[in-house]
Amino acid sequence: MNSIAWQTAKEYDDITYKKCNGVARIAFNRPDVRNAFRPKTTSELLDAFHDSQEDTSIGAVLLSAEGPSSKDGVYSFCSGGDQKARGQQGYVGEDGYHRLNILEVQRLIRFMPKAVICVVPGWAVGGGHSLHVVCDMTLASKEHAIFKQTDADVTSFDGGYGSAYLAKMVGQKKAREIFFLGRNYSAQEAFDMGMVNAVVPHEELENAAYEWAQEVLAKSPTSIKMLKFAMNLTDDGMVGQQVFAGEATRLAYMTEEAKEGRDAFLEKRAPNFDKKWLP
Ligand code: S0N
Repeated sequence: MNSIAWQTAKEYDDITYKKCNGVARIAFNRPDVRNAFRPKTTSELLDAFHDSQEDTSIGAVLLSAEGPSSKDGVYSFCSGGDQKARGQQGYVGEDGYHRLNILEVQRLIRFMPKAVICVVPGWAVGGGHSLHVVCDMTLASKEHAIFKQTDADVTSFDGGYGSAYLAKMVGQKKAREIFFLGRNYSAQEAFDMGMVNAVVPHEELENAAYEWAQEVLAKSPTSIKMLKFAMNLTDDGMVGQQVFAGEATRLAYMTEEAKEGRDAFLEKRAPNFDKKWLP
């Protein structure tokens, strides 16, 4: 982390947001509650992810966490929804309204046309576990990462990507074990099940994630975007098709045919397409 010249992109209360050489780093910053998220946290995440998506200098995003906890030195990625902010109808924001906008964060990660790499320095629990599942790749601290699903302990369960997509990743039997038993899994166990890409010594974790991001940045941006959307498509139904097809339309806009179609309308004439029905 220290060797990377991160520049603060925007100040927030519950997260940090930095950028360096085409990489954005968004990190939970509530280590004393194991980086649990409240509505304010998710609003800030949405704002930062949206900025990363719109910033054309950014090609990859690291979702990470600050820490360790000042109370006991324990590292965490995220322990999910803040149970102290939970009311009768959901998680209560400072404005008194109940929100579940962590699912909006999940969708932004899932549909943003850039690679999102999850960096897990410690506990990844509940909704924090679900966030790691929805990211494109995950790197985990060899010494401190622990993966755990407590959703069924606290009746705050993710029936979407966090569970059903996890089952596609690790298999139905293992996903049911993770959710039904709520056990702890080490970084190596998570790697062996196929939900972690690499187990990295803790001190090297952030640098390794940055290096992975730099490798992605060396690739063709259109290819990364289309491949991500293609891999999402089969699991995302009509929305997956919409996202993928939108990019196909954008590519079609760049053809001579599209220019002719637009110009013919504006000039109030029939379009004169150069009829080449290519194979
Ligand atoms: C993370 C755990 C396992 C760590 O255990 P450890 O190391 O023994 O620490 P503790 O002493 O338990 O905790 C230290 C301090 O941190 C506070 N704290 C920890 N987690 C939370 C939390 N989630 N909310 C609020 N506070 C938390 C502790 O209270 C303690 O504070 P002090 O020192 O003051 O006592 C362990 O802490 C643990 O099990 N935590 C709870 C994990 C959990 O159950 N999370 C919620 C699970 N559900 C969700 O996240 C769903 C969220 C959601 O929004 C959703 C809803 C619908 C659909 C989808 C989703 C979705 O998942 O996205």
